[in-house]
This record gives sequence, structure tokens and C-alpha cells, in this order.
Amino acid sequence: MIWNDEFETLPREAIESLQLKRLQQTLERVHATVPFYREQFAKAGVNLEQIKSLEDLQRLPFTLKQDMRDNYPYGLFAAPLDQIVRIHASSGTTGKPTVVGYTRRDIDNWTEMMARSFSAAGAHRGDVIHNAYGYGLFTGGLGAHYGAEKIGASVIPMSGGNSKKQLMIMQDFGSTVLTCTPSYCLYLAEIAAEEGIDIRSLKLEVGILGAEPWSEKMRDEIQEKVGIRAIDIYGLSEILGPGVGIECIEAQSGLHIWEDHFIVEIIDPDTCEVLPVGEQGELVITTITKEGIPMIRYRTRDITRIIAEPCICGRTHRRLQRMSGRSDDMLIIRGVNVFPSQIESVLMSIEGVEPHYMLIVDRDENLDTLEVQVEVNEKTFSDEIKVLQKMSRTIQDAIKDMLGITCRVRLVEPKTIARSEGKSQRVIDNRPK
Ligand code: DLL
Repeated sequence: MIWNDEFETLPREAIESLQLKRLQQTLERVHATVPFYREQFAKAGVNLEQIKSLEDLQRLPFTLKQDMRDNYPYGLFAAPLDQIVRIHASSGTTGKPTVVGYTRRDIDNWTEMMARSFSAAGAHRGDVIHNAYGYGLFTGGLGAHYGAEKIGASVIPMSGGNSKKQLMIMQDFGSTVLTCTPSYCLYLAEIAAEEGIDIRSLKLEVGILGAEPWSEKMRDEIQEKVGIRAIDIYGLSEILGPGVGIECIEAQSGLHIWEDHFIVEIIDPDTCEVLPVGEQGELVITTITKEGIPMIRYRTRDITRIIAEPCICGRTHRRLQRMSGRSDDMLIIRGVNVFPSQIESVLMSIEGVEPHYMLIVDRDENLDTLEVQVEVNEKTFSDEIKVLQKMSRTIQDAIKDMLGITCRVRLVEPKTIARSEGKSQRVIDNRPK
């Protein structure tokens, strides 16, 4: 169902003229209230009167995660604290977190975007939404929560962790929609099997899964194992939280971006040049309705491409292809660029392999090495050594064929690779920095 027919089906020209108007308002707002942007625009020699078309956005400088860190905690806020009703932060792996603030109107818009997203995924009033995204500084839990309430569904604020209890609640409360990371969804399936619960027999119909990269093959695996339709949802705290974009259940192909709230560009991450529509590169997002912390040309580091073709669902907002990964997670192994999701696709296409793997990168006498550790199912693991050797070989050859890199494959016993209740970590890079 389309939640907001008026805005979700706007003709292209109407979207673009709305974008331009809102962009100009946002630029005025940040220019007036955020010294960082004022300085950035001055340094780039841009005068706001020069921004007369959407193309003119390209004259403006990019904003980086480091800029948020440099202005920690509130330096990029465009509203005084007494108008900020919510603060979230993303932990990051090193240093200070990045902090974001929402005005009441920002929360309303976010809730609207999540309501659109749930509706696009096929959720509606009457659904029991089991929300296993973490509640707290992470945006996943509360972001999904407000949207779920907005559409009139019954939301269970589970948060992550305590997997056996999650399953009990799902069974007893009749959860129909599950929201969590794709890796946690698989983990729940595994715990269910251990507990003797047939997860496919639960009332679950849809999984709204995101917050980490996953492959099309992983989707097949989840749909099959859990007996649900698995929908990809994208977002990032710097821009909003969950709900920046979502797949529609009709096509399950590409994530509609709410273009009345965001302008997307794709750039070449090395040259920073804007690429033509359809080409793959780094996603750059400008927010055009946010008040608390608007972002101008934020470099997400996420790699995707814009799909301009119309979608069968009737929404006119353009789609982004499933993220291949982050440019900073891209491994360069002996000069070859590899995303973990590409290796995942290869692994998932091999019979007997489980969807749990870890990539270990190291350096040996100046040469990069890659070890792929992957779990195999019980049956395969108890097979003769010859069978296992053959399987390692098959995986090695498939990776070589697809990606052109030679790796070492280590088949490991079921359940030996660490499971995650939130975002999974699939790469350990031991190379000296
Ligand atoms: O992960 C927000 C979110 C919550 C999205 C729940 C979806 C569902 P951050 O913690 O700031 O926010 O992490 C954002 O996670 O830049 C991507 O690299 C990655 N990411 C998020 N969704 C997807 C996805 C939330 N569907 C970062 N596919 C982003 C691939 C994703 N990567």
C-alpha cells in the first residue's frame, strides 16, 4: 500500500521543483545558523544566490564524517538545543561518536518516512511488528518503533539480544513482521532450530532487514529458511536513521529513496566527480527538510547506483540498487578491489555452505593474503576429508573465477563463527596500517 499517495507518486518535474525550493531553504538555514557551513561555502567561493538549479548543488563542498567529529557534539546543529527533542549517536569503531539531533518536526518527518517504508514493505494496521533493532543511541529501534505505531500496527519493542525470549514472544504474540539486521534474522532461525521450533510455521510474513550490507543470495537464504519475504531497508544516522530508502514488496528490487526529503548524487570516490545516472559509485546525500542537523552533500561511503527506470509499484521516487558495501570496507587485495558482499554471493551459491563466514586479511612477505573461513552444515562437516577438500577447492576456484583472487579456504564446524545481535563483523584486517 502507498502510505502517502500525494507525495510518493509525484511526477518527476514536481519532485524536482520541490527539491530545489527545499534545497534553497535548507542552504539559507545552514548559512544563517552553522558557522561550519558558512566557512565552507566561503572557502569554495559560493554565494547562495548562485544556487538556482539542482545542478548548482555540485558547486557546494562535501561534508564528511570527520567534519561531524571535528564539530562534536553539537557544532553542526542548525537549531538551538531547546528545539531539539531527541539525540542519537552512532558509535563508530574509533574515537568520538557522531551526534545527531532532531527537532519535533524532524521526528514527525522521520516517522512519516518510516510509515511509508513499512507500508512499502507490505506492513499495515493489524500487523504485529516485532522490533528487534536496538533501542538506545542507535537509531534503529526508536526509528522503526515510531513508524510502526504510525501505521497503526501493534509494535513489540524487543530491542536486540536474548534470542530465546525473542522466539517465545514471536510464537506467543503472533508476530507477523520482524525488524532486525539480516544477520540477526539468520541467527534467530538458527536458535529456533536448536530449540526445536519450526520458524517457518510462525506467523511471520515479512522481515524488514537492514543496517548492514547483505547480498541477493543472502536474501534467498533468509526467505527460504525463515519463510518470509525479506525486504531491504537502508538508512544512516547522519542523515536520518532507518527509512532513508526501502524496497517495495511488489518489486523487491532497488530501494526507493524519499526524494521529497533527500537529494541523492553518485560520485566517483577517488575524483569526487558526479557520475551520470546509472553508474556505480559513492552515494552522496543532501537533506532538504531537516531542521536539527541538515547535511549538505554528505559522503556516505556507501557504494550503489541510481535506478531511474519507473517501478511497477507506482512510486515515482527513484531507487538505489542494494548497497554493495562501504568504500571503507572495500578490501584491496593484491590490487584487486573486493567487497565482502561479493565473496558472500559466491559462498552462498555453493551447496552445503552456511551463511556464516569471516574474511581474514593479512600480509605475508609484502603480499596480501586472504583467508575465507566459512561454516559448512553438519552433514558436510562429518563427511570424509576428501569431500571437504573438494569443497574447499570448489570455493577457491569460484572465488578465483568471479573475483580473480586466490584465497585460502578454511571450512569450519557449524556454529564456530561469532554471531551478532546487531551489525555483523565479517572482516578482520591484520595488515600493518
Ligand atoms: O544502520 C540505520 C538503520 C537502522 C538502517 C535500521 C536500517 C535499519 P548507522 O548505524 O548510522 O545507521 O549505520 C549506517 O550502515 O552508511 C551503511 O554503511 C550501513 N547500512 C545501513 N543500511 C544498510 C543496507 C543505521 N540496507 C550505515 N544495506 C550505512 C547495506 C546498510 N548497508
